Amino acid sequence: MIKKIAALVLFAGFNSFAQTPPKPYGALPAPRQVAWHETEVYGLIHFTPTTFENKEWGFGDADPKLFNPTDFNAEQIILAAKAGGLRGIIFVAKHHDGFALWPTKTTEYNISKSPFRDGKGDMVKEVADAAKKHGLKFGVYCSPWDRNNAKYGTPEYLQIYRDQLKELYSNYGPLFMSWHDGANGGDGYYGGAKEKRSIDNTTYYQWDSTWTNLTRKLQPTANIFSDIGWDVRWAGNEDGSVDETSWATLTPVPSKGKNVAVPGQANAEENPGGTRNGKFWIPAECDVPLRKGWFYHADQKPKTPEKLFDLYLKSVGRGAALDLGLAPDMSGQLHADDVASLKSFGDHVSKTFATNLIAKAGSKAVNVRGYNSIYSAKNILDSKPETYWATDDDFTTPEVVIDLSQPITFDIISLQEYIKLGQRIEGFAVDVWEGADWKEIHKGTSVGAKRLVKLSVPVTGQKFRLRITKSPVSVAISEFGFYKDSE
Ligand code: FUL
Ligand code: CA
Repeated sequence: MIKKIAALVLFAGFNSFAQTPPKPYGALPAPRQVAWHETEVYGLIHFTPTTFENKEWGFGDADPKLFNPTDFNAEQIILAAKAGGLRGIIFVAKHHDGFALWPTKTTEYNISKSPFRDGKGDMVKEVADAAKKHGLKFGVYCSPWDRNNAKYGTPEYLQIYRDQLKELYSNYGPLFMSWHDGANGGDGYYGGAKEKRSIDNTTYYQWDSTWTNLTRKLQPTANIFSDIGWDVRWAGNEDGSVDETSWATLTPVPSKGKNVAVPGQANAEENPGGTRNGKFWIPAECDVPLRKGWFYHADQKPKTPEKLFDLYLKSVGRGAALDLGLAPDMSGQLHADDVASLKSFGDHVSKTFATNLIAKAGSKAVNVRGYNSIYSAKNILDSKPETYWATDDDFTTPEVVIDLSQPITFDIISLQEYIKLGQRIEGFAVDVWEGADWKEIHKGTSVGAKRLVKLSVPVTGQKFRLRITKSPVSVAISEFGFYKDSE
């Protein structure tokens, strides 16, 4: 009897140890950021009087009557985005020109003064509703720089800006992003003053209190985007890519001569790569316009689907997100060329990643945490992000062999960490069995939410090996896949 109890106690003890998940490593994503990672590709719509002026930055003096799209159709834009595989839409509710696309109480310079829907329109609402109807997340971009507002540069404007955010946060449902750019101050109309106004972007906007008191309270699901965070950082360029080695963590560096890190600190050196073991989880967003400019210009063409696919690999495939700028033309819809390019890009991604060629393979790992099937290596092939293969604490560089009954040919490798436990892996390699020996196909560094590798030539084989070559702690890998580029 005593023996039996002892055995039971031992067994229970062993079992509870075996079920302890790996200890989280370093800075961790908040739930809103985990949801953001899943979005992967989304869009950013620029459509204001600036479109009708054929400019990139409106001065703030355009007559509201100019804003008169003949055939605005939010659903046309949203459906084109959806066909492109975009899972969210950020709408520029107010750009630098200061024209508010919703009937705001904060400024006269708004959509109610335009002929759009006879002055009764609310474009933010139309886009939000269309996004919701078709299952896309919704976010807003309200430019802090306002070239129309007479009060810009004074403390009063800060209150106006905060009231604008408050309206946007209160009337359009839950937001997945609140987007802020770093362009700050300069010349503008400013209520007729037509002068240059400069502000100290490290202090003027008091971002700390705006974000803590407004964004977090009214929109807890909104990821705050700016040059340096708080939730999502700028990639450091508008080309649509981050460094090949890119960490989701960052230790924001203060602007030169300042002791705080704030938005407006453009070209921060670490933005494209992040900081290994950085203080905060602040992954990168790669924002890039579909055409050359953020606003529509008839003489520009959209990027080709092939170029978009390449950017997808260099953004989403490096643990970041791709934010594609969409520019409706003066009719208020996306040009047919843009629609076609988005559609081919969307098809390319969905066809390529439709089947994981190793999904049905057998997997044999050198180690599984506590011999517990919860952490089995099978979890990396089940296409469920919530299940993962974990190893014992002292197995920091494990291997897993993938065995198939038939040879396959592929040219894309996909690897995902279970990021709720942090970004752990620093190096990995993939090998193919060549009958007598292993041959290395690829060697990489950071993984994080997702790492995609496009091989220069397709590889054929039946037995493969994933090796984690460097990690400070045991690993937690949620997915592993081989794909064939559908192009
Ligand atoms: C920048 C702005 O200056 C551009 O006009 C555009 O809105 C881009 C997305 O962000 O900071
Ligand atoms: Ca899984």
